[in-house]
Amino acid sequence: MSSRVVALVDMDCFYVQVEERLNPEYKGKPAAVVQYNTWKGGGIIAVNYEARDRGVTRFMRGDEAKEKCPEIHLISVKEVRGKADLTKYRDAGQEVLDVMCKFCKCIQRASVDEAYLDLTDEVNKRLAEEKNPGDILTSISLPNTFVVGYAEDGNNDEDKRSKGTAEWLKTLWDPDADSQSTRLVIGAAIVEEMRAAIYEETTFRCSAGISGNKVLSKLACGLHKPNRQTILPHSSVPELFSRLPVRKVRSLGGKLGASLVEELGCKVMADLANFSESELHQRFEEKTGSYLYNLARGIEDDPVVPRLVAKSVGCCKNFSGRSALCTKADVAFWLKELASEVGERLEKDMAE
Ligand code: TTP
Repeated sequence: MSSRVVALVDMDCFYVQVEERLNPEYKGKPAAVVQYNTWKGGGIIAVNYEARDRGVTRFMRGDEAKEKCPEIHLISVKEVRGKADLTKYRDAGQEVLDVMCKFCKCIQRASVDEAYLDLTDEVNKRLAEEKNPGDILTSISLPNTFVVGYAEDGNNDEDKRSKGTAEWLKTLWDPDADSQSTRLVIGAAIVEEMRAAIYEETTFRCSAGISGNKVLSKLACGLHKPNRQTILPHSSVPELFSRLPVRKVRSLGGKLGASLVEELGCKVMADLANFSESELHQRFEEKTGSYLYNLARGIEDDPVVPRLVAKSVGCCKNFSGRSALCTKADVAFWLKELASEVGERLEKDMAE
């Protein structure tokens, strides 16, 4: 079992929240952000939860969203130099990171609105400060936390949440209870404080998952969105994996996951646990086989690598159909535009 405490924090419907802060009249009403709104009302890239409740999804065009939900606000991404300008969303993501940095030293930015945090040191520090570590379970309150195994996935009913979480906390009083769970409680308390500070300082809401590794925290984070956090204790992994489709796991969305489903017949993660390590070594190379064997048991050791700026900076624009570039001059023009944007963003990253 991991001795680490890892959290994944993911902003809720992030681009819409950024727009709602700029235009408070959208708050509490269905809204979505669309890109390139020339064809069928534009492609939706973010949908708030009010619009999701009315059946709008990210895979619709703006026109279809309007049909589903006529009162929806469709907000277009600003264009600069003829392409989407995402600066305000990136800057907002940076504001959130600045708050996170007050709570944790080891943060890995994973995308514009998502970051992994290794809270092990912070948890150890709080444990060391406690004169009687047993008191932690009585002094800590987790008013916003669900626990896998003590809540129904996707159900954010407050009464059920508080009963389930209290029931789990009670099990930790048992002298045989694993100490890792107590560490997850402390990690969750830090994340509760951090999410409250993010809201206080930026007005943005987010969700989080807390567990012993990145894969489990990512899974947990999605179970009670929006504006909630979820602990995944190691003991609840078998129950979660008994219903979790293989392709939902972070590293199994691509070819590797497809071969597990198609060749090994694994529908859910628990099916993968039926294969021995040597069987997996035979089917995959040794490193991948062992990785899968451990993953099926909720074990993964990918470290949180401290990194606050994006690993790479890219910039692209599609020229499909009638907008295809036909002359060398057009290609040269757009190459220069895209290169300038990359240059500006690199300079900005360097300054930060
Ligand atoms: P996500 O975190 O995937 O989604 P989200 O924050 O909108 O909603 P959720 O509450 O379900 O996490 O994406 C973060 C932002 O990235 C999103 O607000 C808009 C942008 N984005 C795109 O520009 N293109 C895409 O295809 C996706 C998925 C997201």
